[in-house]
Amino acid sequence: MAEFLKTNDQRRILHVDLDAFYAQIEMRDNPDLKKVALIISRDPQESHGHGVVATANYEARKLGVHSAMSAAQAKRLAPDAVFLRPNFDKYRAVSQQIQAIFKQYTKKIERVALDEAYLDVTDSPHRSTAIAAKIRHQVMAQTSLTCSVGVSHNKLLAKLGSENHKPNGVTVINPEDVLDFIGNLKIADFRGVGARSEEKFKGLGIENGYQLRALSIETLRANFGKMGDHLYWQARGVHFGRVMWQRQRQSVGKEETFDYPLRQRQQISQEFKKLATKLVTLLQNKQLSGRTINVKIRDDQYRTINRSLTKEGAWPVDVEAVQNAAQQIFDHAFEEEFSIRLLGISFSNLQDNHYQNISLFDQAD
Ligand code: TTP
Ligand code: MG
Repeated sequence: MAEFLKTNDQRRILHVDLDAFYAQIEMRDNPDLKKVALIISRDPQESHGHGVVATANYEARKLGVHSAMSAAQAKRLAPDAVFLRPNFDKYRAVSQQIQAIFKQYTKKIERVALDEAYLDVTDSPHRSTAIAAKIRHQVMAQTSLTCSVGVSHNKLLAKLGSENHKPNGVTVINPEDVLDFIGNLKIADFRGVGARSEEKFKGLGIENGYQLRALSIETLRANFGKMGDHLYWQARGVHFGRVMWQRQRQSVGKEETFDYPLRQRQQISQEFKKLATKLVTLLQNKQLSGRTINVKIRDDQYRTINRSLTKEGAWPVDVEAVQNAAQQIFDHAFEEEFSIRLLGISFSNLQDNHYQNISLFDQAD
């Protein structure tokens, strides 16, 4: 029995990440720096030991220097290293050049850092691998810098892919490769696994992705709380996060104003039913659901009340459920007489339901 991942995630996602970004730019602009260990940070001697390493070239990394390490410690590991203060204006200018290249392939770009972005190229007529190759070629031609790219059907896999063959590499992870790729990762490669969780996993005898995947969701929850769920899905290469290329909509709603004030509960409930019906259709079309339902009520004195109810999970996208929730909120706000000019229902804390139909099953060899 081979484990096999069945996914209906039809997206095509790239993660592009420049290699040793600040350091590479400085080496480009002063090739003498290529031969030495280069650390981008304030010199610990000038800053009384307070500097932190922003990044280091591969010469310095060989000596154990890495981002976020104290400059003092870096100096101990690499006493002959050259320390250079970061020049953010220069790095920002390069970042803009890179972004301009990305824009030629898709408008769906999520910029994560100056040197790093996710691209959703699902709608492009070109093959993902061709896009990856062209981007790398253009980045080199226009900035003389190398980058690494991961290509897959979700952000998690694309990111893991770009890290896989750093520097200057491309990794394509097709659906049939996912479980082996993930299985071969070290436990520390998983998102959210820091030094403490790594120790905990060691205690459980878990060192790689295959072993992680063998743990039940209950075991993971018991040991890692909410993180346990994320780890469970990561171990299966499943990730629903969208490439956040535009500000996400904050809420979806419908409202109605009335020419004559409503004074009977029966009328209110009828109006809520109409609003709920429209809203459910809208949510279904957009494949959205929400954790928070908001009800807006305005009376004939133009006094407005906004009340909401938040659930742990999403509200069902169902007319009756929405109508009942709205009515409950209304009844709570108006126990006796009222005179209503406007009613509205909306959902916020939205989530996307596009990519929720995946399953993992065993397939006979
Ligand atoms: P990264 O992409 O994490 O690192 P990198 O590009 O230097 O190296 P890699 O080849 O592994 O991708 O971050 C990009 C830039 O952001 C990095 O050059 C410096 C800066 N940075 C910090 O200032 N502090 C940090 O802790 C990290 C991780 C990065
Ligand atoms: Mg980088």
